[in-house]
Amino acid sequence: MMKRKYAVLALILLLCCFEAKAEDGSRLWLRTEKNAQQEQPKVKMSGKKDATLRLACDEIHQYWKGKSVVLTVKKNGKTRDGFDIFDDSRAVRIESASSLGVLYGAYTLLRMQAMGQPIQGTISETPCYDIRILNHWDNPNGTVERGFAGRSIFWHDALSAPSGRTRRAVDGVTSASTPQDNAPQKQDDHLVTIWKAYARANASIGINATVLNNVNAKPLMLGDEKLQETKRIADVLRPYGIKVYLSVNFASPKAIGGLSTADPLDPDVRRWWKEKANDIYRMIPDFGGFLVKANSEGEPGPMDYGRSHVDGANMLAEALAPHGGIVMWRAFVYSAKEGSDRAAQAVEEFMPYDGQFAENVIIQIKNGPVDFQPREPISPLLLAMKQTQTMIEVQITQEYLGESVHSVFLAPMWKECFDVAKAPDGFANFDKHIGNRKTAFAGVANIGDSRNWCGSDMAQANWYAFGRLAWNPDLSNEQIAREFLSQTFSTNPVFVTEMTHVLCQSRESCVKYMMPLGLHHIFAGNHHYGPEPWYAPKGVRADWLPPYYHKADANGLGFDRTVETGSGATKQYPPSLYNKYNDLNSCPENLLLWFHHVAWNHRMHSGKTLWDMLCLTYEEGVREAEAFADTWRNMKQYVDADRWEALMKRYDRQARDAWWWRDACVLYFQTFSKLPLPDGFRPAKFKLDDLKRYRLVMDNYTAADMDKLP
Ligand code: GCW
Repeated sequence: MMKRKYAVLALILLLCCFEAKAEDGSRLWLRTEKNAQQEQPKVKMSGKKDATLRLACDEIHQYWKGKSVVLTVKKNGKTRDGFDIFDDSRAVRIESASSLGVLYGAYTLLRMQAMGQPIQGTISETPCYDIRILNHWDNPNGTVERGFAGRSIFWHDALSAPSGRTRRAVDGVTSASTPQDNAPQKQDDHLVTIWKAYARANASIGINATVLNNVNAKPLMLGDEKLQETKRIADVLRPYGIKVYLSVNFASPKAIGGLSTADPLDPDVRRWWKEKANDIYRMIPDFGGFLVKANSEGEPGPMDYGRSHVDGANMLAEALAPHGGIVMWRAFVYSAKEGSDRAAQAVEEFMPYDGQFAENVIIQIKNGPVDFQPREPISPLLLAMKQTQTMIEVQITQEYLGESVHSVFLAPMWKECFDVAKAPDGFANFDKHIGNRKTAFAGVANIGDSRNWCGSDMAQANWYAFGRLAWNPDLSNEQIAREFLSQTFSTNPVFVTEMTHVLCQSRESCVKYMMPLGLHHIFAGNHHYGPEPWYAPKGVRADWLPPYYHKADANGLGFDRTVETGSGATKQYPPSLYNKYNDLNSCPENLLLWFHHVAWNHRMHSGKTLWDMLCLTYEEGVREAEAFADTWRNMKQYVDADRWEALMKRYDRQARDAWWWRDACVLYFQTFSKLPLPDGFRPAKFKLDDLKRYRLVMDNYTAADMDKLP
């Protein structure tokens, strides 16, 4: 009897321990256990002991499980956030010209430890981009545009004040309090804990800047209350080397400044911005600057007053310049009314101003010419601007790649853009300095207040990959995937090898089951999750509708952008790419329908017709998505139960969605091609009419809604 009692007790104890070890994804890739007090290594600091150097010291104390470490800030150390790490047999040494460089070195050392890598020779690194910046599309009321991971970690209205939902077991930062009750002080402390954990995660992968609010910016962001909040956030982020920026609404002088205009050439308006900048810098001396979406999708801008992008950007630049701030002016513009080919509009609008932007203006350009589609060619503007500092904006949040349900690793997509940018006759300067200007790389964040930050545990890989690529764009997809998987889940070699393969293949598979061969923007009308290539209600502007992009008809499929018979957008590329893209025979097949309207019976390189190839590529995508689910099913033994299960559900849903996409698109396009389905194409699971009737109405639909899908 007694024995049984002990056995039960032991079991309960065991369960408790297990419970304590249960993973909720909140620790991201930073899962090394803390050292017990007596096991902490010796750490020596030399150089000015600022908050950042002390942080580096803390990190090593708490997590490094090896010999003594010496952290040195010295004049002739690596500059520009770089560092050296070497082992001189007495101690591991991390050296840099700045304490931030030392902190990055410390995180690198800890990453190597987590991956079981020895220190061989000197590890010497300097980041590629000066500004490695997240763009949060967070609104002041706490919602997140295109966010699939809950609400904002920065902003909240009275109703959405941080609740249990935001409570996280945050490791690595000292929790100021546990938010058991709703006392405002406790809530504030809790927010600080989250911001610290956020800053630490970013610093661990080299991110050094963040825009705290949506590019669709509310004027009230520049009001006192929000600026106070911005200051509080900036104070927490500063020791981790992260500068804050704000998105600004161009009409702010009118909306909150009491002026009758926001005309950038009006002296009162110019004065208003200068004073605003002075106020901000009084509160936040290292404030980064402004991000601006102007005259795009209904946002106000200089054109409202008959002025240009140059007038608008340079006015803001002038206000920020005395403080060292910069303006990131977005080139995501297309005419307010239907105009020329949407893919061509950024070049048409910006090229006339090349060379006219102020020193502290960077033109922020999306990686592709339309809008973060699963596959786009590089934006021609990135290759065209000769005398303007440009920067690439990618989307980490998966607005168009399965939100937080599909596991799609985006590093391969971003690297594809970097690779094409190497066209010998292009002028790509997003990674080169024009004069003293800064280089930058921006990613639209996928972070919210869900426990695992990103909605899905695997979506964390994209946050991780963004930071690593902003640091070093030459890292391979495999290397990044391996690093992420072994730190975040398990170092077991079978797990890492199998899942690295899955991750690295996942983006291509997603393209295959959603929009192969250069198809784009054939998403549903009310959301960007599922397919609706037929969506064309009356009264909606054509370039917001799928048929504008796929142009299916009895003859064939695809958007003719050639010079001879189409929109001529191919001409915007440098000759080496123009020659390739404009010619049906030399155009890469994975972009074929982006640049050409192709006959259904056109022979592809494989000898198959376009129609057969289209069907079989969709089929291949589905099979690959199914294989991902199978692989993950087999990974159960390597991953904790909670995260395994949550992802299993998602992988199964992803495979089902792949069928949904395949059937919707192929059956719909068949109504034009009137051709039979090729051998090897499995019978459809869905009926076209049923899918056409189906309406997914949730906008930011989440995993909780997965069962409501077809
Ligand atoms: O991708 C589209 C999104 C919008 C977004 C816009 C932009 C913030 O659908 O939600 O608005 O691009 O990048 O400005």
